[in-house]
Amino acid sequence: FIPIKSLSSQTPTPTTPLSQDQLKKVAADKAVDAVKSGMVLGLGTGSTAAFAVARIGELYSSGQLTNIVGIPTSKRTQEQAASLGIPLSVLDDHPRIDLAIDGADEVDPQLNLVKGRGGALLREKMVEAASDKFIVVVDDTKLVDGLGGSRLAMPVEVVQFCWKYNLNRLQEIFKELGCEAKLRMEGDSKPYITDNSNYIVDLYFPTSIIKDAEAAGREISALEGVVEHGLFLDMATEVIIAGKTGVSVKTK
Ligand code: ABF
Repeated sequence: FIPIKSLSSQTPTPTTPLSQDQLKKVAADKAVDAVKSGMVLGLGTGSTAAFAVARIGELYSSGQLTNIVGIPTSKRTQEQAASLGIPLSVLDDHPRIDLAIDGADEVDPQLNLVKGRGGALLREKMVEAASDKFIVVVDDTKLVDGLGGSRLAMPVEVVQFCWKYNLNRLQEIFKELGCEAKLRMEGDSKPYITDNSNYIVDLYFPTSIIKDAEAAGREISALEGVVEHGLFLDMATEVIIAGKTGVSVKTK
């Protein structure tokens, strides 16, 4: 457990707790301490990962980091990193990544994750699976006792073709967990479309956690038409958690 004081110049006082954004930045900056010159980096997506990308950009433009290459996990991150002047490439050209840094929606005690509420789960999973080290950066609101514990969405990316058929099949698989499946929308009337031109079906478990996440992942992946799911099991090597009183680091 590391007190925030030793990690940040924005030292909190007991009367001025850090905001959630400040906590995200503390976790992200700490993760970027692991970035070294010459590395191929997986660049995550989401508001916490964006702080890490910003910090990498800062260190690169000031010459404190040299010869790095970033592999972005979404078009959004690609745009952010490009605007900061970070050299970018793709997995096809860099199939081994030294270090990926990304956020998460849920983190369980074994460091298994739910990811993809930001919609970038497929590219995130491909990049992070190809990474020697995967550091997850979160504030402490993301901690759960079991996956599904936040009661918020567990995303599944599906092809557009007959999406309703797959939505119904997903709901059926998890009916004993009281699963409700919903097509993710953008605004009122348009389905959300991923960077890979697919839809997302969000699974909600209002009354139960996902008891066997390994089995759940296998069952979801077995459906034709499912592209990827947001269960990231046994992938994180380290999780950096910023809370009101300090930062803790959990390692596999
Ligand atoms: C990405 O961004 C996603 O996998 C996850 O859905 C989301 C977390 O976003 P934030 O850091 O904004 O909470 O890491």
